[in-house]
Amino acid sequence: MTERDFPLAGKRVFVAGHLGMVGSAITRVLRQRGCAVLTAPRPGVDLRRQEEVERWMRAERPDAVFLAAARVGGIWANHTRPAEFIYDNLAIQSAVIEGARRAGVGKLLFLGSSCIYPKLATQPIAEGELLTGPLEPTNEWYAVAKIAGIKLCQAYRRQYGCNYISLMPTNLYGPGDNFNLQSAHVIPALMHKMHKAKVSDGAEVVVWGSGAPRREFLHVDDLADAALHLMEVYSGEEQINVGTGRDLTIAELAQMIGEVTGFRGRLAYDRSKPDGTLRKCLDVTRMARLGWRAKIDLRSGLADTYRWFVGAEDALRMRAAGGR
Ligand code: GFB
Repeated sequence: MTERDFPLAGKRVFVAGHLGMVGSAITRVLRQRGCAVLTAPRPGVDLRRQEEVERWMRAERPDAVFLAAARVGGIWANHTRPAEFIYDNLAIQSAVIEGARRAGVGKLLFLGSSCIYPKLATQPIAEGELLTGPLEPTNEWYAVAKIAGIKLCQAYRRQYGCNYISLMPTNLYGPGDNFNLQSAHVIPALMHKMHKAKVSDGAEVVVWGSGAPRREFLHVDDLADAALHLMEVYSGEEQINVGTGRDLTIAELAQMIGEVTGFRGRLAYDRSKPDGTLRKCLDVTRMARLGWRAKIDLRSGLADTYRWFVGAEDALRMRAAGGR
C-alpha cells in the first residue's frame, strides 16, 4: 500500500479549468471525497493574467491546486492555431504556478500531455524519454508549452522548495469532451460524424489520415482518479505517465466507434489530413508501482461517452425548440 503523505479529504482545493472535461471530472471526484472545491469565476479571473490570478489566489488561499486549465484540441486545431496553443498554455501555467507560490499553496499538480515526448520515442514511452529527440511537428507548439510547465514545476521545487508535481496523461476522452468537428480529438469527432450519419441515413463517414497511426486512450474518470491518487502519494521531480498501456490503430478505433454508435456505413480515409505521430503509447510502470491502474475499458468508456453526447444533443435541440 502506497503511503498517502498529502491526504486531500477536508482540504481547500483549487481546480483551475473546472469547466473543461478534465477539470470537471476532477471536481466531481474531489467533492465525492469531501474536499472544498474552489473555482475561479469566469468572467472575472482570466487565468492567462498574472495579476488577476494572484489577487484571487491570495484571497482564497487554497491548500492544493490541480492545474487542469489549458488550450487543448485535436490534431487540426494544433496544426492550424499554433500561436494560441503556445501562448495561452505558457501564460496560464506561469500565472497559476507563480500565483500558487505567492499564495503559499502546499501542493500543486500540473497536467501535461503525452505529446511532450519525441516523435520517434521508444515505445511504450517511459518518462526518461523526455527531451531525447525532435517533437511531432503537428503539435510541437503545444508540446513545448507543456514541457515548459514540467520545467516550471521542477525549477520551483529546486529553488523555492515548492511541492509541485507533473502528470502526463495519454489521449483522453469522455463525457464533457469537445465534439466540434474542426477542433475535436479523434474520438468525439468520429462519434459526432457517425451519429450524424446514422440519424440522417448517411452512407459514408470520413476518417482523417490513413487509419494506420496507433493511439492509447484513457477515460477522463480514470484520469481524475489517477490525479487525486498522485496528489496524495507522490512528491518527486520527474513527471509521471498515466494511461492504460494499451493502444490500437485509428482504423480499429473507427470500427469500434461504429459498433458503439450503430453506424453501419462505409469509412473513407482522407489522406490529405495529417496522421500525426505514428505511435504514442505510454509506459505506465511507474504509476503502477505507485499503486494505480486504469479501470475503464475502451469499449465501455466509448459507450458511456456516446450516451452523454446523445443526451447533450437532445438537451440542445430542446433548448433550440424553446425548452419544450
Ligand atoms: O485525436 P487527434 O486529433 O490527436 O488525432 P493526436 C489522432 C489521430 O486520429 C490522427 C486521426 O492520426 C488523426 O488524423 N483522425 C481520424 C482524426 N479522423 C479524425 C477526425 O475526424 N478528427 C481528428 N481530430 N482526428 C493531439 C495533439 O494529437 O493529441 C495534441 O495534437 C494533444 O497536442 C492530443 O497531445 C492529446 O493524438 O494526433
